[in-house]
Amino acid sequence: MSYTLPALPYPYEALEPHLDAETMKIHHTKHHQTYVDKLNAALEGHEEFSSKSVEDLLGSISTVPDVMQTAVRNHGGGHSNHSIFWQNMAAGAGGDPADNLAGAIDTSFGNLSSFREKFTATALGVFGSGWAWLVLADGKLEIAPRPNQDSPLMDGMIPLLGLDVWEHAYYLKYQNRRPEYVKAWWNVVNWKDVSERYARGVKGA
Ligand code: MN3
Repeated sequence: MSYTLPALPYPYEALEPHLDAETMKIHHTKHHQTYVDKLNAALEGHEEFSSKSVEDLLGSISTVPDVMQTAVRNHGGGHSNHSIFWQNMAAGAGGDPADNLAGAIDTSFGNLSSFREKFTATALGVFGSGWAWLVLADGKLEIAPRPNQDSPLMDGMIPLLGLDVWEHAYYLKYQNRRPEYVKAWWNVVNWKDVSERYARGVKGA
């Protein structure tokens, strides 16, 4: 069994003008594909691991032998993170989270705009390459920065909303201007997807 690149749920140009088509295409067909390919290469001949979903693999990373663990962390993490990232966005999105998630955001962060400020500050504060995440941790919402392709799943957290702040996510259009990219990204956040992840996470917790 091998891992495969999921199709984007929209065309490459769908998130224009906020995220440009060329960046989306390269990000999906080159960067994400490479994580998938390298994960497959690392687990080749190890059916006991490659038969697991990437989420299960990351959630039980300590059981992966040392020789494969870094590859699973980096490429499995990259595969999982990007799979969520694509679904976390949609054309004509933005807007507000559903009631259940909105209430939880108010409880944890005060209100939605305060959450957006904190999440933005976290994304801008990631040094070098990494991600900002909204996660469910022990049933509570938290904002969690992560370096490289480290997945919150490795720490037993459920990722709900992720923002890729690697330069490859924005350099073509925004060059070094990460703040502009982050500001634009809020316009394409697919709160429907995030709310559904939250509902599933709470149910499973
Ligand atoms: Mn990326």
